[in-house]
Amino acid sequence: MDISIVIPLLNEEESLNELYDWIVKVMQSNRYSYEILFIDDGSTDNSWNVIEKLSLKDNHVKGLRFQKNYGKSQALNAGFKEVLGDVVITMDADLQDSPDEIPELFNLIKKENFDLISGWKKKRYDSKIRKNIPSKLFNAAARKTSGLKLHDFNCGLKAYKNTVVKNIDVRGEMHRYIPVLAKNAGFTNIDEKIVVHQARKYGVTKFGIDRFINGFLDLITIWFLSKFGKRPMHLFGLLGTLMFIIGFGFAFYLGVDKLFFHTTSRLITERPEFYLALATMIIGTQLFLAGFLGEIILRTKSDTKRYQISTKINC
Ligand SMILES: Nc1nc2c(ncn2[C@@H]2O[C@H](COP(=O)(O)OP(=O)(O)OP(=O)(O)O)[C@@H](O)[C@H]2O)c(=O)[nH]1
Ligand SMILES: [Mg+2]
Repeated sequence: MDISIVIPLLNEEESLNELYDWIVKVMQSNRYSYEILFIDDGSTDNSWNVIEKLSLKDNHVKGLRFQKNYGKSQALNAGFKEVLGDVVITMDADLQDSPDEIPELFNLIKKENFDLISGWKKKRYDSKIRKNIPSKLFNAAARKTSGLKLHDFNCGLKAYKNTVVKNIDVRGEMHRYIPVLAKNAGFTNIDEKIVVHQARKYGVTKFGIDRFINGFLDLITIWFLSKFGKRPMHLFGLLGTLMFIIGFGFAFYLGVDKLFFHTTSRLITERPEFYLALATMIIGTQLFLAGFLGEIILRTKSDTKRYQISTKINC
């Protein structure tokens, strides 16, 4: 199979038929073999009925329905597990991404052998203050920490080589950083392509202002995970040992001074060095323990199920 289209969605009933028709038109005119996988993430509108109807008339259409809303990352992860196509293309369900981009994305992956091509909504059609400016800041921070030269990490329209999606684990709200996850998994041939972006035609936006707060926290997590995720002891153990040595140094100095030199008549507990010694030794031990516990958790963790699929069509 040439292409798998993966479409995570939440309450997008008005857009689905139009999106489906458009994708099929592109697929047929290019003679691709394909599948379209809709992941309904606990929609409360008619989205699932629409998907069921589409699947009845066309067996290229596949569907996954979550028991409740687990988030876009979980939906993508579930979709990635199912896909069969050599090239996997994700897109938003709200008609803001154009299926006309598919052939070029396909060629970049298939012919030019890229691992991942991320869409870049160079010209955006949404609110400047609420979206454009925060998004610029956010992308700059992501570029700095990840070393990837992308302008638009969070674009819903992306194309992947099949092996890439099978080797990454998208969880939490990490869908904003899939290129970073791919890079950390060893796929470095990553680039971007300018794509057209359209104003939302139906429905309402699904992400509020908390996207930016959570986004930045996730960025720190991902930076940490990529550097120390598999070896927490190397960070916490080092910091803990350093703190402990500093504390021990102060305590040693106080003891020697008291016993042999008597430079002051003050009690040890009246000297600031005493409190520094106390605090740094305690913090040092705590940090060391944090690293140690992290290592134990890493070694014993079992992969518990993070989402529940209630219905499958054609999968
Ligand atoms: N699976 C899943 N998909 C979601 C969720 N929230 C949003 N989506 C889908 O993700 C895509 C992007 O969400 P949008 O609300 O359009 O976000 P946006 O494009 O940044 O915002 P707008 O410009 O206002 O449309 C759409 O296809 C949504 O249906 C969710 O919780 N789970
Ligand atoms: Mg949108």
